[in-house]
Amino acid sequence: MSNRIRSADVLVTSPGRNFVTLKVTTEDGVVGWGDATVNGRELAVAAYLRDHVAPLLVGRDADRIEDCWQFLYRGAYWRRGPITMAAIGAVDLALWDIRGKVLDQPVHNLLGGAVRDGILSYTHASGWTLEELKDSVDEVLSRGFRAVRAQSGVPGLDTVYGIHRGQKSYEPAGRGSSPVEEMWDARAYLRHAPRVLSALREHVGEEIELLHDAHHRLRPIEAAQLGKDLEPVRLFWLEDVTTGENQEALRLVRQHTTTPLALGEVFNTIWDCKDLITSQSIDFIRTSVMHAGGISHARRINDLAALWQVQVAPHGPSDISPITMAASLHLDLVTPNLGIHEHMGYPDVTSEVFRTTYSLADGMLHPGEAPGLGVEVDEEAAARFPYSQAYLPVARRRDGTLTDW
Ligand code: CS2
Ligand code: MG
Repeated sequence: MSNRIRSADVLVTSPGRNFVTLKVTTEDGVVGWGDATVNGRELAVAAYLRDHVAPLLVGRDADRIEDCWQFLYRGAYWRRGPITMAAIGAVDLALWDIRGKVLDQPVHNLLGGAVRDGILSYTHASGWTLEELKDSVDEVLSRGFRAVRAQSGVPGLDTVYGIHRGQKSYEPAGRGSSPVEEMWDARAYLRHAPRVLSALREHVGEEIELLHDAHHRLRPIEAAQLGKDLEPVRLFWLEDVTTGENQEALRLVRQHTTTPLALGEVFNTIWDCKDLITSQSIDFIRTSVMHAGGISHARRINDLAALWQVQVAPHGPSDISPITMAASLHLDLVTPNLGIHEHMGYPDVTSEVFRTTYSLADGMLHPGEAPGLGVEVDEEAAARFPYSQAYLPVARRRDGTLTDW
């Protein structure tokens, strides 16, 4: 029996949207799958894996997951960053998948076993108008969800990220060789969002959890104003209310509002999270397992957060593949300080390539009991969906200045 790595191959496929997948095969023929999708920058991480990581993996012991992580992180000299950490994350997920398959155990059993029966999840509702938003929320609730992220249009703007007029769901990236440019008006949004969310609270009653995402677009004092104005709505959280780069900004927001704050979907190491967690400037840390270097690193973030009573709430949009979704659910199941998990869902066609065993019932997710991560990739199907360029939109203010994102 040999758990040495025989090969590491990268697949870029586009069933409904682009995904970067890593396939690691041992000399015994056990296959582990990893995800390395960085939305809009897929080919950079594919090249990093193919040219700089795959050759280093061949011949290594697949059982030495932590050593492999340290080798790729410390050994690179150039630490951190979304491309590096997504690549390391993909390797880490693939090795945990192999470990589970070799030991015939779901990954959550290798991590200490479940501390809960299921994982509370939320999904998205959106509507350009309040009436459309209410319909969208009602539809989400009819599917059994008890927590919903609500986004609406803004008077005076033609488009708003996350809301596709006349469509129930949105795809974060648009196909094409350059990003769509949208207009953004923070003042108009600040006037409108509290009215819409208050009306929505009236509509759903007190028990449904409402969440809202500001996508990093506000300046700190605007963020503080929004948090304060939304206090009567009693949101479950207000997400990405300003950027997470200058973290002092979050302290300012925090000083002005008791609305719970969530942040961190673009973070990729514990170093990005550390100050916000230890200063208790946020309530929920949103890093995705793959973008934060895989299970081996994300669990350290989760444990740091636990010390400071910050809850873990992993990012789960359609632009990280079902492999990350599954890995995240295994880690969630063993994480005492889990808050909630995002479940945005995928285009139907995605399931032709990614065969999953995790489940969703009445708004509760579970990773399932299949050995490893529980996701298999159909490579023949993947070949039918070649990569096609796609980018997140960008937004400009009325005077043409590019906004934060
Ligand atoms: C969003 C994402 O799910 C979320 O909370 O912020 O849709 C995000 O915009 C995309 O993942 C960007 O790639
Ligand atoms: Mg978000």
